[in-house]
Amino acid sequence: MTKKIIILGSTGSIGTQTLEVVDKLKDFEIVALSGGKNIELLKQQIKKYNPKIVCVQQENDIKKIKDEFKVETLCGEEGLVELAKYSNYDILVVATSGVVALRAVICAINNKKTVALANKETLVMAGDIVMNLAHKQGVDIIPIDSEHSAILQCMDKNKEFAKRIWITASGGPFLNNSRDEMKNFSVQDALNHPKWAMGKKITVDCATLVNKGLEVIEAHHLFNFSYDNIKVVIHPQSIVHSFVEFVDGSFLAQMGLPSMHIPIQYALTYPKRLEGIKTDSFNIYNNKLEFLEPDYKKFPLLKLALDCARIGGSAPVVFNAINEVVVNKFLDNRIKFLDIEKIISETIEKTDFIKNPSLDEIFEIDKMIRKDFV
Ligand code: MN3
Repeated sequence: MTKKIIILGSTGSIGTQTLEVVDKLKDFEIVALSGGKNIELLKQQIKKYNPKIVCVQQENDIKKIKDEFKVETLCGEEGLVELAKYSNYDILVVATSGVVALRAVICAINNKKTVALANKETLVMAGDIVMNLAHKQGVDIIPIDSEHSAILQCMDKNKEFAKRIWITASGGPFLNNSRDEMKNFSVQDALNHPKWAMGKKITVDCATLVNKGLEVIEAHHLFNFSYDNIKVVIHPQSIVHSFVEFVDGSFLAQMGLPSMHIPIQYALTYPKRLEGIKTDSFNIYNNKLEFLEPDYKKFPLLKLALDCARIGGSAPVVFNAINEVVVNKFLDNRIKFLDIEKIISETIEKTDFIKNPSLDEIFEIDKMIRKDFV
């Protein structure tokens, strides 16, 4: 049976790779696409995949689509929500960055649709709300991120025997630099990721190790593990994408060359595996794989992210929002690399804490933090 897919964020890095995966799979159909600012690419995608509905980010782009295609066209956050409410699809792929897709994810869950999630903010900001709702509705939230996909693949039918999760981190471009050297690192240095080609914001998050902190929060929600039982391990080769440790002392790892095609495809075909897209296979001979303890003194933002995670409530919401604002400032060359951690910790210290924020409060906090730091 053909599986019908909606992609939110089809013109971004994960969105385009999802379409590459779909190209190689039989029995998958794109029913709707939402794109960002890259309208030319969105047009090419409409031409190729002939979706029933398209959503654009900005209102003045509606006309650009309507002029060329006879397709139902929606716009903005409301448009994403409308897509999620649509009845005739199976999987919502959430590949947008930022907070814009959160309401759409909630609608998809209420609509009893499977959610394949590449967006970090959804679970970092509203993990309790989203996962409680997913359990209530009996909906699968399937991670697309390589680490969480690895955990899902290792855990699968053995979840009750799993004891700890070990999330691997490449360590980013500054793994072997001193704090002193980090002071003068430029945007270009931070964007020079040794293993993965990704968007700019997430690449800076890898350099500060914030990305790993956010991924621990996601793992906590996705797999319902306490923070005591989720560990971070530095693995510079990025071959092991994460481990699950079991009660009998066994570790299972999912391995492969760093490629997002595999976790994307697994999310679409779960729980099956298909041949689909051909990725280079990992040459198992003559490899040295290292596993190191993270240096929390050198990367204090990893520690701070994990502290916010344990506090819970509004703390991860504040952390996530201020991090995004400050990283964008760094990318604009308005602050230095080590200012990122300074501004984030100052902001967290002076922001009021809410224990169980509602969805509206989460949006409110997010907006307030961003407004104060334009
Ligand atoms: Mn990741």
